[in-house]
Parts: sequence; C-alpha cells; structure tokens
Amino acid sequence: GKVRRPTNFICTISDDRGEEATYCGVPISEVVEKGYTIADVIGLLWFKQKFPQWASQFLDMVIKVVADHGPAVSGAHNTKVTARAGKDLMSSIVTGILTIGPRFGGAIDGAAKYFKMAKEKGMDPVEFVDYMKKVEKIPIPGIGHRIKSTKNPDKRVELLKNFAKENFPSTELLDYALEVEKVTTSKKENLILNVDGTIGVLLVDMFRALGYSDEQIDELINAGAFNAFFVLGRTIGFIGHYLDEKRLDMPLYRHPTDDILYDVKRPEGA
Ligand code: Q5B
Repeated sequence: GKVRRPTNFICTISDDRGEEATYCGVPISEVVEKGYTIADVIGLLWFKQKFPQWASQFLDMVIKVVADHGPAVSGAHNTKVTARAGKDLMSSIVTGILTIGPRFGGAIDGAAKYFKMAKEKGMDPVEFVDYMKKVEKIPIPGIGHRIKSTKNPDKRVELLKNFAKENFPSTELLDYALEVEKVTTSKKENLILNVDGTIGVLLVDMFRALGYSDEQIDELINAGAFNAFFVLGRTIGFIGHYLDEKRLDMPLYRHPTDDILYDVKRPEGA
C-alpha cells in the first residue's frame, strides 16, 4: 500500500494548494469580500481564530496607536540614520526593528507577564513594586516614559483604556495595573502605565475574555506574540521615516562632535 513519507514541515495556518490560498481555511477572496480588517487577518494567521468585533476593533486601535511616535525614538532614529547612509528599505527598517526591546516598544510581553504573575499571586500593588525592585531587580515593564507623565498624559493610553472600559467584558488586569500606577506615580510623575504596559495588560484581559486559559496566555507571551503588535504597527512608521529620508534626499548623517563627551585616556606605557 501507499506509505506516507514523513514531512519536514507542518503548517496549521494557511494553505496554497487549491485555486486560491486560504488563511486558516478562509479563502482570501472571502477575506476581501466579507470586509475582514487587518486585525481579523491577524486573528486568522496568528491566533487561528475569528475575533469578535470588540477584540478586532481593539487590535486595529493598537496597530493604529503604535504606528509611529515621531522621529526621535530609537527605532525611527536608527531607520533614518541607516537610510541616510544610502541603504535600501529593508536594511533601514530592520535597524529600527532591532531596537524594539525591553526599554523601547518591546515591554508589552514583559508587562503582561509580570502584572499577570503579580495578580495571580495575589500581591498587592505596593508588594509588587517592592518585589520588582528587590527580587527581579528590573524596572517594571510597562511603567515609565521619557516624555509622558501624570502632567503630560499619553493620549494613546487614554484611548486604549476608554475603549476597553466600554467594550471589554472585563478589565481586571488593567484595573490592577492602574492601582500599581498609583504607587509608582506617587514616587515619580513619569512612572505612568505607559503604552506598552496598557497594551500588555489589556491583551491579557482580551485573551481571557476570549476563553484562553492562563497557561495558553503564558505560552503566547513567552512566544513574543504580544510584542508582535508593536513590531507590526511600528514598522508602518519606520517605512514612513525611510521614505521621508529618500524623498528629502538627505545626506549622510554624522553626529555632531559637540554632543559627544570624548573621554579617551592614553594608557600608561603606550
Ligand atoms: N524607574 C521607559 O526611563 C524608561 C521604572 C522605574 C520602576 C520602572 C523606563 C523603563 C520600563 C520599560 C518600558 C516602554 C526607559 C516605554 C515605549 C514606546 C514609545 C517610546 C517613546 C513609543 C524611561 C529614573 C528613575 C530611576 C528608576 C525609576 C524608571 N522606570 N522604577 N519601574 N519601570 N521602563 N518601556 O525616564 O531612584 O532615580 O534610581 O525602563 O515600559 O517605548 O515615545 O519615547 O511609542 O515610541 O529615562 O512610547 O521607565 O528613567 O531609567 O533613568 O530611571 O525612575 O529606577 O529611579 P527614564 P530612568 P532612581 S514606552
């Protein structure tokens, strides 16, 4: 009889063998004809499900609000400098993407992980802040901002919070994070629940409401699935900054030497 040869790859998200490709079983023409949004496509290809409207609208909002935050942030800066060195689109935007991490844009997974852990362990907000300082010895992911503060609130955070309050079945982890924010902002006004933190805790609330177990949510966080929203969204901005540099035909960038503290000492004997 026929013997099935073991395959090298397994794919559970899309199929290109028929007349047209499908996203998790949904033909692309249906995706277009039925007006699926980008968030709906993400639902099919990242999470293998069709999100309810409230979740899809939330994810659309996440992508919109993280798409760009000006030229001064690490990723946009790198993209601009690389473009000005004459490099192509892909080379320029990857230098931006590679800056996304625990301090910049990539604190979403960390925020989800630590706030979720603290809530599950029943830590009160003061205890959590103390724990992060003394045990983990890291800044709380999702807390703090260079320019946003209680006096200069982040409009993006307000939009996300308001949407969740009006549309999510529950905002349990957001509510907890806001209690933590009260503790941190009492120490320093820029230690707000930032855009990464807000997205992180709200994604936990969203996936819980969609029926995911705690273990399944942890798996998503560990796989980097929450930071993926920032990577995807901010790439829109990086491409914009790359095209801006090309349009403006900007020359090679050289950093002004008066903005560098040169502290070079000749070693003894050299
Ligand atoms: N302190 C964001 O720091 C920043 C603390 C803290 C407890 C904290 C810092 C941080 C966690 C990572 C995070 C996402 C580096 C930020 C983003 C997207 C963006 C970016 C944009 C966009 C800012 C001064 C004092 C020290 C620290 C204490 C600071 N953070 N304590 N938990 N989390 N946050 N990143 O202001 O006693 O003086 O030694 O790492 O969530 O990336 O627009 O720019 O859309 O592009 O430079 O919005 O908060 O302050 O690090 O010098 O600390 O505050 O221990 O205390 P700063 P630092 P002390 S959103």
